[in-house]
Amino acid sequence: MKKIAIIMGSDSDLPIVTKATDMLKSLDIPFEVHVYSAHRTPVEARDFALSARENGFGAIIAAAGMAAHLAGAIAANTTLPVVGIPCKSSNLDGMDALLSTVQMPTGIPVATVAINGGANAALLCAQILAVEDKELAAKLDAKRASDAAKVLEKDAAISAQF
Ligand code: RP5
Repeated sequence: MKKIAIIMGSDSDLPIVTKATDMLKSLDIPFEVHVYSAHRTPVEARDFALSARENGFGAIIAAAGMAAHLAGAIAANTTLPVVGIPCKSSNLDGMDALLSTVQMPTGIPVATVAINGGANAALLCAQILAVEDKELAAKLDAKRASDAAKVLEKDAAISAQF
């Protein structure tokens, strides 16, 4: 199976990244985690993206806050799918990171999840790998069924109160 790379702009983004690592672990998907910044370590971020495909990665998650150019900078240097997580880390409630991550120019796409959406970033990468992996696709189907069953249990509990 291909690996997933998770890059964060700062170690202060780790609580959000942990939501992604927890999800990948639950699906038995191999991953690596690194701190590379589009602004503070641009050479390392570029070099990682340039060599990611030959290093066995199938998709890259990039998490950053504030003027969040990391996902776009990674996407500029690879044609692997890049999933951006805008992190809420400033006085603007994450809107700064959301717009910096999602508003990519034509030709260099970044699939942007919700502000602080670490779990969905991991699930989207899992779904990308599952296109060519029936075992992983079955795990994702099972997770959907289990999630739905939990909601139906809540429905039964709530409806019984009224
Ligand atoms: C961004 O600036 C990082 O991704 C982080 O979300 C934010 C703040 O970084 P630190 O000052 O905490 O290192 O580049």
